[in-house]
Amino acid sequence: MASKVIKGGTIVTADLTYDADVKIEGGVITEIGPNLSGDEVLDATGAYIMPGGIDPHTHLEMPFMGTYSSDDFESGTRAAVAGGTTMVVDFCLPDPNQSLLEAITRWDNKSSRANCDYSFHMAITWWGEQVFNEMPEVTKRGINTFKHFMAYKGALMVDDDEMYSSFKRCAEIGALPLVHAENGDVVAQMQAQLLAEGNNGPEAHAYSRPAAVEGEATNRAIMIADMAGVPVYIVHTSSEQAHEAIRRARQNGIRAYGEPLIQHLTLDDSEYAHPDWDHAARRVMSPPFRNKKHQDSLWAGLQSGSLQVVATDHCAFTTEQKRNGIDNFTLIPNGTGGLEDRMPMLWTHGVGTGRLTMNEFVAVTSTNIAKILNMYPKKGAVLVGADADLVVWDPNKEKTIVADTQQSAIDYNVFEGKHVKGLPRFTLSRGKVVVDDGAVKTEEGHGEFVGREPYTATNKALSKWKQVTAPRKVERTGIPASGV
Ligand code: DUC
Ligand code: ZN
Ligand code: ZN
Ligand code: ZN
Repeated sequence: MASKVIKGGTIVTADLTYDADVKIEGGVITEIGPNLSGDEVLDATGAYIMPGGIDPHTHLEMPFMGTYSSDDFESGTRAAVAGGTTMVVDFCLPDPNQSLLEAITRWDNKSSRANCDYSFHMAITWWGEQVFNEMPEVTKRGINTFKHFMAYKGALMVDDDEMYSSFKRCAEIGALPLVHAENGDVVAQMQAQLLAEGNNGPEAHAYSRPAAVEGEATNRAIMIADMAGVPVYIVHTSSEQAHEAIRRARQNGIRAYGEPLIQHLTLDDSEYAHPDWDHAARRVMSPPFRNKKHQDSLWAGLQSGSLQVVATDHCAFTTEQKRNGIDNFTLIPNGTGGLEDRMPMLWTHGVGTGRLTMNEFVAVTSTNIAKILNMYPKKGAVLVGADADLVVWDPNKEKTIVADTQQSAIDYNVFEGKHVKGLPRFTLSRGKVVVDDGAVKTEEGHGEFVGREPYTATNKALSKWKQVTAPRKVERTGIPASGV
């Protein structure tokens, strides 16, 4: 079996930084140490050898708001590896009343073109006996995370009753619920009111989804998870209020996780005030970009550990698709891209500024994600036996982000013009070199599905552990006389 050795670099993991070579055979790491040799040598001199990035939140070729997101599993995973990400976790989205298992078949077909490994979350887009019954079968297929939308009223939204039922089911079957936390009822009314007042531009999208709306829903999701006795993962945490809810919950012993996006960390709401309609509309996503105060809070959360992971919510629409909402901001497809840029942007604005250590960078882009999504150390690790999903990161390689040279299928980039320092020299997907000295060399269909086991003992909210005995009915002796 042909072997590869990555030589001369410094290994950076979530907890260690040290000089060593890495040997790869059959797609896995077989040796780590000094002076290794192999059939093929990749020169990592002056570079860091890190676990490849894992993006826990993407929407590839997803039917949404009357169209399909424009990056599919081929272009999306090509963008991913170009930026040092070697795995994506995509949302399998059943149509209304569609069987969850049928939806998995659709996602299996689409993902057969992936250039790197991938896994799925299942979205609970409707509720009923069939969904309840199919959930254990979904976990048997290696999908043990279930997403709930508290927004998108009339489309994807589930109400509290449905969410509590689904969370209880997750607790029973060892699954982790994920939540898009925005109060969808309030958003829907605010959208209608803004339109009625003549506010139809993309800036009104942000007005219709203030931070307080996210904060309330985050608190509610956490309360419901705690009552159901299950941990909870809040996707695209974008505001101080949402972060505060997660922070407080964690302090009380609740396993609540928060996921800022690279877009929210580095782009702010002034983008919606841009005079060019296309510029503003291209940045319409939910939750919307926020101001500096919220950005500082998200960075603080990553530093202190109260927020654990950085994602993209990659959901790319072309300018043409965005123009569907030219007269009405509520018809602009929600979503932005970021798969190729997450790692370089976070390195530049996190490690490059001293806000994050290199080890924290690895934790929030890879290792924490692998642990929370229950696939560590197969993924997210530089350890013997782990998959050789690796990035050889050159801290001195720089570029200016421009849409013209990106892998994504869309015609713009929300980070256009941003300068990044720190880029992949090599990216390896299960040992296959997919970025070679900066050049992308993917093989369509190389990516494999990564099944994840259900959670076991730790799948309990702390409040349920505290409740040692079941609540007992109080026996009373006297019955009060009526009318007293
Ligand atoms: N937000 C977006 O911006 N796009 C996809 C779905 C979502 O919640
Ligand atoms: Zn969402
Ligand atoms: Zn999303
Ligand atoms: Zn292959």
